[in-house]
Amino acid sequence: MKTNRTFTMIKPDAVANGHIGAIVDKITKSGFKIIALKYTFLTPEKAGQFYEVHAARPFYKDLVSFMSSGPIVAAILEKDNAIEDFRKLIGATDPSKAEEGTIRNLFAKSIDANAVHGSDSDENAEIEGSFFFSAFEKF
Ligand code: IDP
Repeated sequence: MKTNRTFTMIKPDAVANGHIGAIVDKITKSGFKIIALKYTFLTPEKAGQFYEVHAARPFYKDLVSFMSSGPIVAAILEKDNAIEDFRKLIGATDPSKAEEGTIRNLFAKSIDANAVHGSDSDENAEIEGSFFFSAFEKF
């Protein structure tokens, strides 16, 4: 089902480098409405659960360790065509390949510390949003 919602995290590198404000500004100026927003953190156990689909990948251990290395910002966003438009706004997974002006092009340094997460499907956006927010918080 198309929900027009996506889920994002501002990752530990972007939080540590002071980019929360600039990234949220870029997101809202690009037409996304903030439905829910939380400054929080992932324990190694929680990060492992969140990225379970990547458990067999060689970078999984480093990813879990990086994602639990410091605070993050989690958010649910709404816009027509949210999944596709947000993936466009953040740019390619590897920031060196991300188009100019995208969030990863502007704020990320490497493929493992790439500033933001964006859901890849409506179904995953719902699962990932529910990982951080209660039904009441998502209204
Ligand atoms: P995405 O975040 O652009 O959707 P995915 O393939 O779903 O990319 O991978 C999830 C996360 O895992 C990426 O954002 C990145 O942080 C990390 N990652 C993906 N591929 C690599 C890699 O080859 N080396 C190190 N980290 C990676």
